[in-house]
Amino acid sequence: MSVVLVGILMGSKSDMPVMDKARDILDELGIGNEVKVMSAHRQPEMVRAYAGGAQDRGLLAIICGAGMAAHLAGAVAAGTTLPVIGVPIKSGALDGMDALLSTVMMPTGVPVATVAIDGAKNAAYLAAQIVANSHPELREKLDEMRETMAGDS
Ligand code: RP5
Repeated sequence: MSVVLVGILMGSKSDMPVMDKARDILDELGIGNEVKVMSAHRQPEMVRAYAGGAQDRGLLAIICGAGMAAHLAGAVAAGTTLPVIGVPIKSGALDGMDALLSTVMMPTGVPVATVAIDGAKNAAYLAAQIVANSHPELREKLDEMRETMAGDS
């Protein structure tokens, strides 16, 4: 799938080592993706424009990673009804608890599906499961992967 179906956003270049893990998994699964750095606080207009245009560009899900006062996922969710997956990133004085609570505590009607602190891999798997709703061949791949996991445990 070379068409971009999943966006991977992060609030700072410093988030890249964590968010690269999401890209690696999407690449392994053959899901077209794009990686962009944009801050909800430093570049709010860019974030708004990305969220507002994502559906028309054919994206099916958006993964957002940010640390500390982690508002990127929420800001994106405010601008689209595409599924938004938040990755709270461990950084700063509170070791990721700040980012976890900032990401997960969204108001009713504007959800962010929040994974674990630094949980970029699960963010990618969740995005893949969303993409699989409209790509049956990917669903088969994910089902096979689960069977392998069961065999390995
Ligand atoms: C957030 O603050 C970023 O997502 C990053 O995790 C954290 C630190 O940002 P930088 O100071 O590295 O830009 O905006």
